[in-house]
Amino acid sequence: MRRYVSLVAAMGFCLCFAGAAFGADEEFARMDQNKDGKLSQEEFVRWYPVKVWKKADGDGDGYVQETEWIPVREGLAQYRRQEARDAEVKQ
Ligand SMILES: [Ca+2]
Ligand SMILES: [Ca+2]
Repeated sequence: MRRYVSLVAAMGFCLCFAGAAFGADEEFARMDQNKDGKLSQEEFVRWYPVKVWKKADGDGDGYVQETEWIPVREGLAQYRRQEARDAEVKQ
């Protein structure tokens, strides 16, 4: 029984990890229209507001690299979850 539980936990962990990694690549790739591995402001604001862009470009070089994008993506996911919870409360 104990072995079964840890197997299920391991599988769940693998799926989550793969999903998170794949999701990041997928969304970043979709936003990166010219496929140069970074997001210009023009590419970015097609998907998110300028204020998110300003936050995302942490080093201010005018591009959002994938390493800069990941924490922003996490923040946005958290924000969306919070919004969903707020919407549920209002109903
Ligand atoms: Ca690009
Ligand atoms: Ca940057």
